[in-house]
Amino acid sequence: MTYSNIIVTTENRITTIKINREKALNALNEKTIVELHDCIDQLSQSEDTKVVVITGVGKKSFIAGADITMFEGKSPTSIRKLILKLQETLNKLEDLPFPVIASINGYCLGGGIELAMACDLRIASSTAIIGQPEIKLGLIPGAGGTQRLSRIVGTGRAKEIIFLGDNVDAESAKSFGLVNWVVPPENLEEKTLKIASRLAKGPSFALNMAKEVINRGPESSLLDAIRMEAELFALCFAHEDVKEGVNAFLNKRKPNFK
Ligand code: DAK
Repeated sequence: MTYSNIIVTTENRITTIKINREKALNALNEKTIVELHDCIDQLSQSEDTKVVVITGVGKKSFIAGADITMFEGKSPTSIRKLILKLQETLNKLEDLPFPVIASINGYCLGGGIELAMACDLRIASSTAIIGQPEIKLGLIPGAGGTQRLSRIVGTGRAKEIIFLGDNVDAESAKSFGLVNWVVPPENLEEKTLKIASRLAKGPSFALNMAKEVINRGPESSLLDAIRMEAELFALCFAHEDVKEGVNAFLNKRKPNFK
């Protein structure tokens, strides 16, 4: 599939996806959702990618939510089909077997923060504006927001954000754990690349295992989840990265993971 609403590039094993609808503040329309779905599908089978970065084109917006024009005149049946497609896309994004970073370069609203929450790490420009304004449209979040937001910030804060629909600035978002880092806008690209490069040089198998157990854990009891941790810890010993990591430590050198 050729893409026009997203731009995908890979360099040094870091794949960057840029949402490319600057005039509409990178709002997610149907075509963008289909392109993202296809791209994430391809990435799930990629041998070359070790880290994915998602950001928006331009300086003003990451993703200003769903493209509101697509809601006009829609029946519950057609909107259901579309929202399930977006949910499936975000579930696939969350399940990619390597780290995914949202580099939040401005407005990050509705479907935008929902996409960012399906990523593993979030780096925000200090000018970013984050929120779930769906309630102001007479809607509720539909692309995972009610669940992922509650799990990240707790139900009390999630209810505040979703019930009132008010925007949150980047520093506040950081204070309740919704973003990991806040940097001046001119440093966002550099900071994102720094974190992405570090992860790309990391032990990819262990990163995959850590992601798997962190993501799956909350679906199980504590005992089951820490048992899963033990199994995946043991499985890491099937990979040569452990030998390299341990040997590097014992020989006081930097590890060179495969
Ligand atoms: N949809 C469509 N166009 C949008 C847009 C959006 N979400 N956000 C901005 N634009 C367009 C504006 O209409 C304007 O277009 P022109 O008039 O120039 O043609 C252009 O982008 C620039 O926007 P503004 O002139 O409004 O710029 P300002 O700086 O004054 O304001 C703003 C920026 C972000 C505060 C404002 O644009 C705004 O409030 N935007 C809407 C935010 C919002 O409510 N987003 C939707 C939340 S609901 C689903 C998928 C996802 C979801 C649900 C279902 N399915 C697949 C079924 C998620 C739902 C949501 O995200």
